[in-house]
Order: sequence, then structure tokens, then C-alpha cells
Amino acid sequence: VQAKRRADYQPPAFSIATVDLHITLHPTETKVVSTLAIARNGAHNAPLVLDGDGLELNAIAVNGEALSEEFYTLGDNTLSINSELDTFELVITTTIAPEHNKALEGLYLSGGAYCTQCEAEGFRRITYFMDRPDVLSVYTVTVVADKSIPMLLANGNPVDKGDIGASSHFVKWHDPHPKPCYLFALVAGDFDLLTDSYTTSSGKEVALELYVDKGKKSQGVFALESLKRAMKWDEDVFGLEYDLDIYMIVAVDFFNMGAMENKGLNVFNSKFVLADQESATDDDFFNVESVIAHEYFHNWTGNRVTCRDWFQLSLKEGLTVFRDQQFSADMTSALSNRIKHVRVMREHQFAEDASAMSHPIRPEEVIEMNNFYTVTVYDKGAEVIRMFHTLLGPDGFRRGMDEYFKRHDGQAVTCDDFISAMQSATDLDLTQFARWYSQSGTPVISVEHKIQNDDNDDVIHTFTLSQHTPATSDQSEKESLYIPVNIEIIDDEGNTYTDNESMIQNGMVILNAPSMSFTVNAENASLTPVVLGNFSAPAKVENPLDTASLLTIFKYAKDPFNRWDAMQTLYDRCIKQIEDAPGCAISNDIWEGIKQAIAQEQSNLELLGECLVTPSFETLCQSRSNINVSALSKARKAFCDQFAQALEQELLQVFNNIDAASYSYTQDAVNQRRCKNVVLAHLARLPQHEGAIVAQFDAADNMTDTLGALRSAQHCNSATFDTLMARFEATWNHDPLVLDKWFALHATQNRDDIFATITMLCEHPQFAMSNPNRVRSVIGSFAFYNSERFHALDGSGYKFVTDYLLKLDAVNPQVAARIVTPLTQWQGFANEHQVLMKQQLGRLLNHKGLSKDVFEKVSKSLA
Ligand code: B3K
Ligand code: ZN
Repeated sequence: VQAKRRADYQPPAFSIATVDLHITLHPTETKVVSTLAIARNGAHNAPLVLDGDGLELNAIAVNGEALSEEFYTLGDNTLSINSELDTFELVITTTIAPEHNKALEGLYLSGGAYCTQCEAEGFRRITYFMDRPDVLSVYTVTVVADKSIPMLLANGNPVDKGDIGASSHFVKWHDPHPKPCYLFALVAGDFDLLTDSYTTSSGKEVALELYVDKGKKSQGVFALESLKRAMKWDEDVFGLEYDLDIYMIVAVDFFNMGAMENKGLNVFNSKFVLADQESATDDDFFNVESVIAHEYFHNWTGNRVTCRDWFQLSLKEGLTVFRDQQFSADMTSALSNRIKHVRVMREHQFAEDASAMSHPIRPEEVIEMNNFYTVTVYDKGAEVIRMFHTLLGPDGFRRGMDEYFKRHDGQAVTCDDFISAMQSATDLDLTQFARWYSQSGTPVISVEHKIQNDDNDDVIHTFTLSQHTPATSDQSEKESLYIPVNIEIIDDEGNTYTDNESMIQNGMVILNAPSMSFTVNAENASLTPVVLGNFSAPAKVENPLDTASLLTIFKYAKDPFNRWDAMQTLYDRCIKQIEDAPGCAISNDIWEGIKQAIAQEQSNLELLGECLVTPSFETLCQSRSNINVSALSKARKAFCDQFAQALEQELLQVFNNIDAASYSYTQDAVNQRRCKNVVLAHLARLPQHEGAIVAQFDAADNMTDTLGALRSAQHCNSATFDTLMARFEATWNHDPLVLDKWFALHATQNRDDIFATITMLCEHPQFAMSNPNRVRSVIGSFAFYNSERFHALDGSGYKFVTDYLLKLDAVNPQVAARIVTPLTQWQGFANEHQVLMKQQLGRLLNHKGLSKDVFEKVSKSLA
């Protein structure tokens, strides 16, 4: 298996101005006739090399004449055309079998509907083509199918339709915008259709169409409203308007990822479209709105300006994630969004950077591109864009974006092109900043605080910030990064201090050397440095503060993120204390401090709710090494139990004070439900509150509260949990998307018969290995979130997942390669764990016929 390297990029030897596809759909014999206008780029005599995968080649013609065999070579995954012509028309006819396509890449059947997924390299599974993002063409697509399939969709605008004989029909589509083939899409099926329209700021009317499974129309309303909000927001904030007459979204049940931004024809995992009060949680609503927006925003950041090669993926993904985050913050709340994204960074991205899969947001080397749709490229990529935004300010950032579109509209470009557009909008020198694109790993910012008396007996506080990025598996040498660090210096009465050197500008210092210092004069005051406000850089912080200082930060810091984070650090410390001395009791001072914090935030349920969440097991792992899973889990559990006992009255009071106004999906109502359910999960650790859980389950008129009750019941005795779960299943058995929540709750239970349970789940009538959502809910939830059972020291969890992956890999390598992730991240765990994990990785590596997706991750992890 050969890796590709970023450094080896070569511009395409040919261009393809137009693509005319004529596709006659059939489950096992779909015929694809592709007519390409080919032109040689420059003077050379290399053959035209086209990519192809799993295609049956039927015919090739050049300029209307069948091409005889001596003029082409058919390789395993290529078709090379040897022509001396500089321009010619190439017609290629191939046959494919969508029904047999279980990898869900290329053209496949999803519950009776045809649909496509071409990013990253799926177009080569439809026809021979230069399957790379820097070949841009204008597409005309004719879709032909039996009349039993009424809706035939492709990119762009419909330009013709009609009957073919008595039983077939066709629709012809034209997309005037040149695009790379990864943005091609075709959908054909029988759907319910929701329609609407949107008038752009320049007065253009756009038809909006949302296609959902029959009977699900009412569950599509929220998605369509979200789309309109996203269209408006992109006009308001970035001056970007939609550019076709029609925008279509199709929801399908079988999908490897969240959604896909195909030009004018987004294809979505139905999980990110369908939502209503009864079946969707507040998180589901949030995700629908944010994914709808994300794919819409790609129309400019991704489609109009696309990537030159796949190493540049963060060019569109990091930027588009940042844009959807800003949108969500504007639609909902900045604080809870920030906390949500920081949790993703700490739980998943930091873990990736600490593993053998560590890579910069612009990777250097790739075997299977689908493996690089990662939290690093996406979420750390978005953090890097956020730093541009922080450094340039909203206006500077907008100027940079305007310049980016002015320079590159209609082009396939690189991350360096983006940086250079941003550079044109600022006097800051971004040269060092650009290292964020090439350097992997999580920088650690250490804070040192020294107190001295000077000659005049003034008290001088010296604060030193230093940065250090530990070596990663892909890079041993690290350089200093350019890090914007939001900072406040406060005393224990909440007064703010300025520094003598004016290093702090607008609440921020720039740490661009191994270390930097500044001083503050303060008489009779104990000062606390409050560092990395709003998570101003994707870094870890080591700031040796005592408990009192953490509580001071909670009380007085201006930055609400820091206030939340101080509580997280406090909890982490307490858990550490119990790890070091199992059985020890957390001191009363701390409980008193937390009680005061709760009292202070009675009216701010948003912050209060988040502050009452204890750090997840996965987050705790990131500040530890040599982890014994059972010891850490036990310590976390012991802390949570003490928490519930010590704070029972305060928690109850919060719970009872939140009055259940009638259901609405508004930020206030979301904050209330969130806070109430967080509190309920704490109370669930005390047997006397079991009644409250059952009562909430009985009374709930929305999925957030139903699921909140079920999650809490995970802490109750198993009979109660089982009863509620059985009731839930009876209600939702018909709806697999809702049942996914039930699957996940079962799979994350810490119980002795967990494997019997999972085996039963896999035999459930609604479960299918061919459906990625189901597999993620059962096997993914177990591997990622059932830490105690997955990491059991008899090796049973690792083996169970491996056994499953061996089967899954033959069906859907992309999903298998995602779920193998926790097994590959053995680095932080104690040796007993490591040995067992590597044993199973070894089994995978030795497996005959292993996909290159899984091979890439497993071989790196064992290297
Ligand atoms: N661009 C797609 C992801 C494609 C995944 C390919 N394996 C979704 C998105 O980020 O918007
Ligand atoms: Zn995206």
C-alpha cells in the first residue's frame, strides 16, 4: 500500500472542460455513458490517466470512433488513453451495481433510493475520471430510470425531462458552475417533498426543496427553517449569496458521515435532517441546524473555492466548521457553543494528537483519504481559523475573506493561498502563525507566578508563560507557535490588574517565543492569572492554582469560559486526589465553595448547568498518563457519589426551582432542560431520588426529558433502568433513528453481561451491520464510551470490538476505520492495557484482505 505525499503534488496533465453523463439506473446493471471534452495542458506527450474502481468497462470512443485496444491500457485502478491529440472528445461506457455497494461510496442504494457519495474519491466508482479536486468541469447529467422511481435529481438546474418508451423516464440537469467531481451528486427515489423559497439579498428567488422518507414531512420543517436562517446569516455576516435557482437537500438512512455538500444537491444522513419535539432532543435540533448550515456554507467555502488537493482539506473544512460555529453561536448561545467545541477538542482532538494518527491540520502523507476527515482537520482546523479571527478582529477577518473570494472564486487552491489572503488584510506578520498548518501536536502553555519585593518594598508579581509542544509520532522536533492567549489578572476581590510592560493588549498576550514574562505591581493582594479565556488557542494549560484561586476565578473572572473551566479543573483535582488516596473524602471547604458557586448562579442556568457537569472519563484521560482505567473510573465515580451526597439539598433546590413551562425549542427552554437533566443525573446516584427519574420519564412530553430520565436511570438499580428501557423500546420500535439512542444507552452500560447485551442488540430487527448509524450506536458507543468494559483487563472488550471490526471491514471499511480509533489510542494507558490493545491490533493487521482504511490506522498505531 502506497502513501501519497503532499510534496509530490503535480498539476493535472489534462483538463476536462465539460462532462456529459447519461446514467440509466438499475440495481445491478446501471449504465454510465460519460462524454468528456479533454484538452492537454501544455506541451507533453504523457497519456491521459483516469482513475476507476470496481467498474466494468464496456466501450471507449475518441472523437466518435471506437478506440482500439492498442491505444489504451486498463490497469487495476486506472485507464490510460494514449492519444496524440491535444483536444478530443472521449466517450466511456461503464456498468456498475449500486445494489452491491455496501461501502456507501460512489452510487449505492439506500432503502430503495439511489444516491451518491463522491467525496473524497468515490466518483471513480461511477466512471473513469481524473478523480482529483483540481479538475473543474461543467456538468450536464441525464438520469434515466423506471417510472416506479418518480424523482430523478442531480446538481444544478433541471433543463429537460420526458418519457422514454412506456416504462422509463428521464430528467436532464445542468450545473453552470465548474466543479470538481467530488461535488457531483445523483439521487433517485420516491420521497415526500417539502418546498419553500428564499429571496436573496439581491432579489433572486431560490426554490428550496427537502426530500425525506415517505411519512416524515413534518419532521423536515425545522431543517428547512434552519436552511433559510443559514442563507440569511451568510449574507449578513459574509455578504455571500446563493448562486443557483434551486437548492435541494435529500435525507437518506444509509450514510457514512453527517452530510455532503454536493453542488445544489446536498445529501444528508437523515439523523441531521429529521427532528420534532417527540423524537428529537435539544442536541438533535442543534445538530440539524448546524449541519444544515455547514453544508450550505460550503457552497462558498468548498464549492466556489475548492481544494487543490486533498492535503488541503482543512482549507474548506476548518473554515466551514468555524463558520457553522459562529452561526450556531449567533442562533443559540456563544458560551454553550464554546464549551461544546472545547469538549470535542479535549476529548477527541487532543487524544488524536497524542496517538499514532497525530497529523497537522494540513497532513503530509495519506494512504486512504477518508481517514483524514478527522477532528484535527475539522475541529483543530476551525480553531486555527478562529485564531485568525481573534488576531485580525471581525472586520479584518471579513476583509481577508473578501480578498480570498476576490482572488480565488472558481479556483482550486491551497491553505497557503488562504493565509496569503488573510495576510493582505493585516499588518501582523503571519509567517510564524502559519506553523499551525504544518506542526502537529497539542502545545502546552505553562504559567509561572513569582512574587518579589523590590527596593522600595513594592510587591512585584512576575508572570511567565512558556510554551512547549511534546513530540508527536509524526514529528519529533517542534518549533514555537504564535499563540494568542487571552488573559486576566485578578485578585481575590475581583479587581483587575494591568501589567507594567503593556504586554496585555485587549485582554490578550501573544506568546510567540518559548517563553515571555510581564510584571504586575500589587500591594497586599494575592493575584490569580486567568489564562486562555474563551479557549483562545487549541492548547493545554498548566497553571498551578490552588483551590481558593480556582474558586476566585469562578467568582470573578470576566470570561465565562474561564469560569466554567475553573470548575472543571477543580473537579479534575478532586478526582486526582481520590485516585491517589482511594476512599478519601473531599474536604468540606470544596463543597462549601461549590455551594456558593451554585448560589451565585441561580439565575444563570446556562452557566450553572455546564458547571455542574463533571469532566468525562475521556477528558480526564488527557491530563493523565499511564492510566489504569478501572482506578480512574472508580475515582471519578467516587467523586460523583460524594458530590451528590454533599450537595443534595442544593441540587434538589435547583431541580425544583426549574419550572417546566410548556415545551418550546428556545435557548431559555434548552438551558432549563439541560440544567435540570444534569442535576437529575447527580441525584440519580442517591437511591431516594429514583422516583423523580421515573416521574420525569412518565411526564416527559419531549425527547430531551425522556432521554434525560433514561440517562439518569443508568445510575439507578438495573431493574429500574431495564423497565424504563423496555418501555422506551415499545414506544419507539418503529423509528430506528430514535432507537439509536436506546442502542447507545444499552451499549454504554457497565454490566457483567454486556457482551450478551450487545450481541442481542446486533440481532435486533432494527439493527443491520450495513447501516452506519446503527453500527455507530451499538459498537461505536461501546468502544468510545463504555470505558470500563471496553478496557476490561481480561481483554474481552478489545477482543469483542476487534471480532466485530473484522466482519464490518468487509462491508464498510470507512465505518470500520472510524470505530477502530479507540483501540489505536493505547498510548495514554497503563502497560497492562497497552499489551492487550496491541494484541488485538496485531490480529487486525494480520487479517487477509484488510481494507487500506483500517490498515493505515492499525499499521501506524503498531509502528
Ligand atoms: N465534505 C463532507 C465529508 C465527506 C466525507 C468523505 N469521506 C461533509 C462535510 O464536511 O461537510
Ligand atoms: Zn464540511
